Amino acid sequence: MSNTTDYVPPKIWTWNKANGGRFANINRPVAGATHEQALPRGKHPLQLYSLGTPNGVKVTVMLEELLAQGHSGAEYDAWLIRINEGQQFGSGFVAANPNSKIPALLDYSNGDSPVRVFESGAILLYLAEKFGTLVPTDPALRAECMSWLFWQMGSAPYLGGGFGHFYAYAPFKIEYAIDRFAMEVKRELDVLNRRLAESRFIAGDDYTIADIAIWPWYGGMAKGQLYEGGEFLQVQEYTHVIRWADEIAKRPAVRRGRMVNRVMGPLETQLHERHDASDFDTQTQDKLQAKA
Ligand SMILES: N[C@@H](CCC(=O)N[C@@H](CS)C(=O)NCC(=O)O)C(=O)O
Repeated sequence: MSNTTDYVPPKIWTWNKANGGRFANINRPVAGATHEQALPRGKHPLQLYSLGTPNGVKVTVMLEELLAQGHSGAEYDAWLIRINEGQQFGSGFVAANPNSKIPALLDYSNGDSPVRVFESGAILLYLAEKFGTLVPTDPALRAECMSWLFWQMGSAPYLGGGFGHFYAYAPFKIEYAIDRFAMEVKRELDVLNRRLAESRFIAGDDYTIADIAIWPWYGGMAKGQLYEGGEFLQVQEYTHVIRWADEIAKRPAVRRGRMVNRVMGPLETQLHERHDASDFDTQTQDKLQAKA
């Protein structure tokens, strides 16, 4: 194994602001707001503050699924939070999520004092319970759904913060770290592959919030869309995950949800803010730039 560093930890850790990793400019060892910045508020009860990353996409897919089912109370305004510019440290955002990470949801359904919800898994569950859908009511099926939902919340940091960070974002490659997290991500993909060999969806026969939570991370990884790590991890081996990921990707609500707050990729797939269902036809970046 190549030994890339002679680093010996000092007695007391201190903050090296110039550590060079991607996102080093937004990482810091303290919480709280860095500046005053109120959050905008639109016309709908549900106000989402997010970005089209895998964690953000979970919520916009959920909201689009609810609307597709006819829940008009799920109409929402989606505002863009540019995390690489530090907008998650504005005072308004920190009040919505003291952890300063997208996504954050404010629900004004009961008036001007909103319910705040942060952590994508908590938001999915909050919405599923509010609208009474996409989460099973049968206790055994519900337990299965919850187990996979929480599995995702615990597992994805190994994929993103572990594998993704050390394989794609760290300023230099550390074999030990890449090896450690590549092994763990392959194990996680195998967990899903075995489950999806026996079940159409993650929690059983029905599509649930467990699928919505897992798909952006592990569906994306199995399709080679994350960190350019598909060949490295030989993701084509996970045939059942790929079958499931392809089925979910075809859902109209998923196609719409993945466009919201997206700031990368072809301009026609980027809908930076969403305030109305018609925005998908009129407000994508290709159309806005053509008008400008
Ligand atoms: N466990 C959280 C993770 C959220 C998260 O990591 N969000 C990232 C983007 S995907 C973020 O906002 N990062 C900004 C930062 O770390 O300052 C969730 O599922 O909501």
